[in-house]
Amino acid sequence: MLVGLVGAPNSGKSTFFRAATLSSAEVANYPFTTIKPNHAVGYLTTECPCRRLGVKCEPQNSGCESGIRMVPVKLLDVAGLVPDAHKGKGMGNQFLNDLTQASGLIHVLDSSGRTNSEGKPDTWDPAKTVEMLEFEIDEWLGGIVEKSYQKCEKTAQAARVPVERLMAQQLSGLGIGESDINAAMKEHKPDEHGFATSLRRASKPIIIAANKADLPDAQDRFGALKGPDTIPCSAESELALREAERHGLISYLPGSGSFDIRGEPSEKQKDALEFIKKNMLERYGSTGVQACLNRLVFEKLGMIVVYPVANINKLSDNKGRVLPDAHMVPRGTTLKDLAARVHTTMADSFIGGLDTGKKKIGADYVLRDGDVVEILFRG
Ligand SMILES: Nc1nc2c(ncn2[C@@H]2O[C@H](COP(=O)(O)OP(=O)(O)OP(=O)(O)O)[C@@H](O)[C@H]2O)c(=O)[nH]1
Ligand SMILES: [Mg+2]
Repeated sequence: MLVGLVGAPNSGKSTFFRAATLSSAEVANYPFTTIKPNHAVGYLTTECPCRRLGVKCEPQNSGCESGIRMVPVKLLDVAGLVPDAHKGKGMGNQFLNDLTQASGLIHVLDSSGRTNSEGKPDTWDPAKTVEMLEFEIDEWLGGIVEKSYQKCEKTAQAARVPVERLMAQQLSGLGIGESDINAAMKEHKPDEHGFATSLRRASKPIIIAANKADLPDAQDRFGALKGPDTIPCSAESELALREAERHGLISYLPGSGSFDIRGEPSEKQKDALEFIKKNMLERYGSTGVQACLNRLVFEKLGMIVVYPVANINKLSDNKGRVLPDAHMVPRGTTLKDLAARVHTTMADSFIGGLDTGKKKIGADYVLRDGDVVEILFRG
């Protein structure tokens, strides 16, 4: 799973990326600081079953802090997109191509209105940047879809196969599947204007991180941006909190609405922490960074987290490690689908499973978020 961070230059993408991954990426107050994409691993947070089941877990492929499981997710920080990016302005075509592997996008938006859609200082309506970004992605995608349709249409007719199947084969490199194409076709024909927009909505859902929400101008403007997919955010605040935690000054769980001072911060550090508390945590409930990641992956992309174990009595793997692995799977995944993911070579010997109540579950059992299951194999 790869999440792409997109937005106009200077909006705070690299700051968001650093906050979410604590990796290094250059941050500066001018456009096009980032040219080459940055890759690093961040975490999604979800309730770990260890609390509910009253056990101490020993995560192997993830982490657990205070009953919160941290599930890894790859993040990609790319260069800023400007108006006419799809025509190549500001190397926009190349930057858009960097996003092809992403399953979903977080649009990091300067919601303070202090920079415009080119990342330059201005007094600006951030809603216009949202329009710009969606337009640029749609035009870029539209160009690719048009070429693909022209290539596939005749072949599909001659070979009597559905055109969407051929297009899906061609577009699979863009992370677009047949189900995405089918969903878009319900709204538009592939040669209609509007098809790319439908396809983008189906294949690359976007959450808007209304960033720089710590600034007073943003607080005035947020009302106008409000929407189900918009989350007030302060990447800079999250970065400061995670750095303070790393240096032992505070205890803070990513995504939480509070922190405790445990070290001895200087007066300046205390003021900065107080500012974050007052302007972000108390006002919005969190800095928004973790909320953007979780909302995109768990709600927009419909993923759930399940915990396969080798021994349901001990809730452990073969080495006795309790709740070792968190697997992220799409909602609707069955026990048999999971078996195939866990043991790619053993799917044929799959016979069923057991839940935490030691009850037998069958191949068609549809997994629920937080399920712990033992998969049973023959032999
Ligand atoms: N007040 C405030 N400033 C922020 C926030 N996030 C980023 N900034 C500032 O915005 C400026 C740009 O940040 P970057 O992270 O470099 O932005 P970017 O989107 O990666 O920029 P490009 O790589 O040039 O496209 C820097 O001066 C940051 O310190 C925030 O949450 N609040
Ligand atoms: Mg950057």
